Amino acid sequence: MTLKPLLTIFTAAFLAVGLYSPVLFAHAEHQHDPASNIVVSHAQVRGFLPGSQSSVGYLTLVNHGDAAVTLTKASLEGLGRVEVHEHQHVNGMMKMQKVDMLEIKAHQQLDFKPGSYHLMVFEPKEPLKIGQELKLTLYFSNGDRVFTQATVVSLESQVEQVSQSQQHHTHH
Ligand SMILES: [Cu+2]
Repeated sequence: MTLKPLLTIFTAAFLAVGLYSPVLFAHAEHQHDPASNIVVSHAQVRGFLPGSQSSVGYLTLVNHGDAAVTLTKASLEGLGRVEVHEHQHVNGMMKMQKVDMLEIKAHQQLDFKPGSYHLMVFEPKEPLKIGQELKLTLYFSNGDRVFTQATVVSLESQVEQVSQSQQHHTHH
């Protein structure tokens, strides 16, 4: 057997992987670090509305471990500041406040969604574009860091996607 047909096979295999990998990545809903029991999925950030100083992000967090974990910080590529917020009813009014420590119990799923926990993002270094993917990092008190890609979405599609992902996860 000569070398040439072999090389052709390798080239073909290489091309096939190259062609298919974007498809595979597009379908990977979350990344799971084997050392971590925390899975983040459906991360999305709304593009900044005109004149707005802040925007909002949602995601789903699942703690598959047998111990509670505490989220202490979040950061997002291209954004100067990210805060974890919650909504609370205070004297009949919805108010939101910053959360410095957010505990996720063993085997608990926590949805960041409208009217509940959410990310507030500030200080974009460049205008966010719809469809853009930004690296999101979540920091936990045990030293774990969980990475995922957050998709920049429009206000209209955000509302739609959040309701779909919440439905999907009720069977989880
Ligand atoms: Cu907020």
